[in-house]
Amino acid sequence: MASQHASSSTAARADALLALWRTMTLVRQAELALVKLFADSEVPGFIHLSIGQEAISAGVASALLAQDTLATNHRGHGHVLARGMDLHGFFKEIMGRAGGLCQGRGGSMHVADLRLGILGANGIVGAGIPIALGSALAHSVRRTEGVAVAFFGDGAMAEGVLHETLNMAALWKMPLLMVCENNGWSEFSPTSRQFAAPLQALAAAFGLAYRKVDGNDALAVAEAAGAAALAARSGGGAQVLECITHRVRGHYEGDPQKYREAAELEGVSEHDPLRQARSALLAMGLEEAALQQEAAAIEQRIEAAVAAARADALPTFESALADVYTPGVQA
Ligand SMILES: Cc1ncc(C[n+]2csc(CCOP(=O)(O)OP(=O)(O)O)c2C)c(N)n1
Repeated sequence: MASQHASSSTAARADALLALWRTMTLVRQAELALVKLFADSEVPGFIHLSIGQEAISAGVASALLAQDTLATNHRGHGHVLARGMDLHGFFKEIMGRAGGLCQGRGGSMHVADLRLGILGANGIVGAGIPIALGSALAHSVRRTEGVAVAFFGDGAMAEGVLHETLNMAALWKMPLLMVCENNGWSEFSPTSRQFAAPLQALAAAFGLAYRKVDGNDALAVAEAAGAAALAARSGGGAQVLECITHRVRGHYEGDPQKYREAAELEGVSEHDPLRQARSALLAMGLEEAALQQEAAAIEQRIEAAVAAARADALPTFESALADVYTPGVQA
């Protein structure tokens, strides 16, 4: 009986990890497609890639329910894709096309989809955090049993809004999940030089539950996010989840990273979340060929989305300006 239980729980872990691997592969392949598109000047503006941080997107998304909401930051492609954003709408948006989810007006740093509870990416460091708090308040007032997630980098720990949000969330016992992706960098500076206190101490100062997890281990993130989301959903108040990870690429795509030591950059691939998940899946008995087939199918979906984006029109001048001002308000 005991060994039967052990094998069924091993199978459940393999299923869970396979689902996370699929999500991570989708995010990785989508961003690798963006690397090429950006190099070929097919993407307007800046893009910030989350390559190497996919386990956090996949793990947190796996803990969310349909009614949940999320606000993200400038490095948010993984968060929105893991939440289930339509691939065609995503690529069209990032490539500035009329058929994009925000009619091509948002781009990489402002992509949103309210149907999925995606309240938006945000180019202002920390600005998504109070938006998620507002959404948590809405969940609480409307009794949706939903949780609002705020994704932020360790660079946001220097922002006042983070501290204000922790205070209000604690006072009002908000169903808020604060997810910090701690990759050690804030643009071109190590964050260790920017903060007087670690996130754990900040959470403790406000009496909030805190968890720390290896952000490159998708199952560990999923477990920790699952426990935190459940606690927030069932009246436990705001939860802080710190995911330790690595920023593989530059701050923005094209950043030559002259400020980083070669040894640090060489070491990051050892912790690659996809590589780790793949080895674990093979050790659990999955076939290499099956994984390759799935990855190829994902790549085809992405190629189709990119082709559709290329074929889509650019917004007209009039449509680009629509909704800039609220109707009826004179400038
Ligand atoms: C309020 C504000 N200050 C500064 C900037 C410039 N800036 C853009 S991204 C960034 C660093 C962000 O670091 P982090 O939040 O850790 O995210 P990461 O890029 O590491 O994922 C900074 C300082 C900004 N966009 N907004």
